[in-house]
Amino acid sequence: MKTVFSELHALQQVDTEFYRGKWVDAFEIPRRAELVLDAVRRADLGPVIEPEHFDLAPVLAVHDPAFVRFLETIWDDWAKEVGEIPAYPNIWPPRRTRMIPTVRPGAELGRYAVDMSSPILKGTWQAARAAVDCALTGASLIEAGESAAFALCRPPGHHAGRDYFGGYCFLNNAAIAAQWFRDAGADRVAVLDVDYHHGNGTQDIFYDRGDVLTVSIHADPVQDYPYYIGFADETGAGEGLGANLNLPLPWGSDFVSWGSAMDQALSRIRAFAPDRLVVSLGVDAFEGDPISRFRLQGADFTEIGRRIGRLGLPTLFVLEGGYAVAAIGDNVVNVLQGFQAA
Ligand code: SP5
Ligand code: ZN
Repeated sequence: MKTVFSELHALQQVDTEFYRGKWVDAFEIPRRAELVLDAVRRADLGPVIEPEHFDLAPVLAVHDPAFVRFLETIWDDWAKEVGEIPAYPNIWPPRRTRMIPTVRPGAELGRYAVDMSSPILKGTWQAARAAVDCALTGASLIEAGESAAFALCRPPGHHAGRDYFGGYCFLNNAAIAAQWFRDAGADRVAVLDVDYHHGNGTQDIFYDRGDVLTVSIHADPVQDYPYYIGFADETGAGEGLGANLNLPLPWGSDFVSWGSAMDQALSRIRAFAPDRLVVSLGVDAFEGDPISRFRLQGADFTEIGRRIGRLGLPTLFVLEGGYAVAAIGDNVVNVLQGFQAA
């Protein structure tokens, strides 16, 4: 299987993140992508290729145009007013606020950010666009007949919604690829999100759609990020009713419970009979992950890949989270090799 990777990911780089009232060492760091790339090369998984550059149309097919314009322009506005330092929100519109246009960068940041984990830097837009290019290049490989591809995306995407960013995510790489498959002629597309955190952005984007099934296995939002969304009773709306499946699990879950949640996820996907599968591949359910509280082992990731492979679907893997730098590469490669051995 081919891996699509762009060096431009490194433009998104911060040393610290704000957590529980303190600045702590950042978890979402460029080294993550480098280590995954190393592991892909070491495992001889297949060629590593550069992405093609896509125009904004596939991004605008899932994201709000004003939000996209904001991501593209906010750095310049912020830098002019505040200086060349990372742009963070420090105010948010409360409930029942009219969404009238805002002008000042601080107001714009609060309007579109859901948290403080994703500062906008000089190169954020370029890095986020490159990640989208990786996902879309992977999708086009599959459209051209490959049975699978790996988009080594960074920054990740699954917490980015129609018109919001956060959770280290700016543009929703997996959702953009899923929509691109639809526009390329797939009747039904499924997105399976195995990241430790609920794929809230992906759910948001497809919630009222019956043509894209979204399934996520994740930490119970009562206990963990993103807290306000990801509950089992969120099943979709309108034409999308029944096309969103959330499988929240408690802290401490190991592969016994995670694996049976996965079996439920897989039978829903089989019943949906999609033409294409997008996997939001976070490996932060790993026991050694520093920000997560599940207990998956390295070998469990091989089994995850094997089970996905048994679906027999053209599959695009899109990298999401995973912060145990010593193991992230092996865990990702285990999934991909398990898939290929299925
Ligand atoms: C893509 C992805 O995995 N995003 C995750 C966003 C999680 N944001 C909350 C991070 C909380 C950090 N917790 C630190 C715990 C240290 N013991
Ligand atoms: Zn995550």
